[in-house]
Amino acid sequence: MIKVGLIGCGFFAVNQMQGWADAEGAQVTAICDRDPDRLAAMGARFGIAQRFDDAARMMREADLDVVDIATTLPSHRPLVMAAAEAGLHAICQKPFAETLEDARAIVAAMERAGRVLMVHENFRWQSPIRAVLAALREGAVGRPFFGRVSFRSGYDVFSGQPYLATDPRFIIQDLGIHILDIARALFGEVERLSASTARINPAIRGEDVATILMDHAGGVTSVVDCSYATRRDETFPQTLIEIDGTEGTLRLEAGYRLVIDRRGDRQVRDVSPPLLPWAERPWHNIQESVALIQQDFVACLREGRVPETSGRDNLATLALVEAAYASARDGSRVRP
Ligand code: NAD
Ligand code: 89V
Repeated sequence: MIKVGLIGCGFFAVNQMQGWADAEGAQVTAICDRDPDRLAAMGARFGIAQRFDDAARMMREADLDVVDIATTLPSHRPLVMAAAEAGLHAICQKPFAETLEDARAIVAAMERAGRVLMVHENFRWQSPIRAVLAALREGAVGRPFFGRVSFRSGYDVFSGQPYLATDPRFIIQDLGIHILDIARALFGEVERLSASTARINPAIRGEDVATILMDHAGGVTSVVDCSYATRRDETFPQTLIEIDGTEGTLRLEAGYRLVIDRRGDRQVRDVSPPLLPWAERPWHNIQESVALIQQDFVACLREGRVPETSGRDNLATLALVEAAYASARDGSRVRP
């Protein structure tokens, strides 16, 4: 049994605790938070007796194999570095570092320690996204030449995650990072990118709209567009996808409808994610992907396999985030 210590008992960590409870071959045996109320509430809810207010102490004293870092961004570098020093595998929430330099240092430290680092980049693990990836890889539309990966919503994310309203960076760093990662998973690495951003909601500090145009090395041109200022029939938290290829087109439409047109034939499938017993709409899509990515992390450790969203892999997603901010700031076209 792989013993997991979870750090950060906040808003999102509950999903991670539920995911670990579902996972075969792993178990949370210790938890940590600096906030005593959050620590006590999580401990009581999941029956975890080993509780720590200091992560370094938990890593020293709790007999762990893995730390699951569910804290917010500023603590990620010191916590993963401490895991490397303690000889523990780590799964760290996105964005896994504040700068690319920090991210490279984290990856190097974990590689030197010979330990596995997975970034909890779960959106590409959503079952509707897996269905699109599978169709694309099976050649459903031939060779893709255009893609659009879109997330537009008016959902109030600030009540659950108040830091999203006050951080200087918002939508690209928090949500766009997922959508850029899906574009990488679908179309491969990016050679050039340009981005525009806007702040529509005057009550927040960062940008809440971003439109990013990318040239992929394999020949696809893609558009990643994200908004938290879009008022319409609410689709949160669905990512919608359009792909045009030499043999046909694919659309992942609102309501998890997958439509593939190929040489005059139309195939329509419902690719809705299951509603896990502990999940609630509309978050169930994200919640299922948490369970799936954590189960895959366990399989990677067991099989000695490098995770799809390893720290090293995720450097390329983080580079897209940085390039998008640089492009939006300077009005330039950037090589990530
Ligand atoms: P949160 O502020 O609600 O919770 C973070 C918790 O970590 C707090 O309880 C805080 O006290 C604790 N903490 C911070 N630093 C600590 C340290 N050094 N030692 C011990 N405890 C510490 O944040 P959240 O909304 O749960 O977000 C956490 C992370 O999850 C963020 O990186 C966020 O981007 C990410 N997130 C990911 C998804 C997803 O789908 N992948 C969704 C939501 C949030
Ligand atoms: O997935 C996330 O990182 C979340 C949300 C979907 C609300 O943007 O912060």
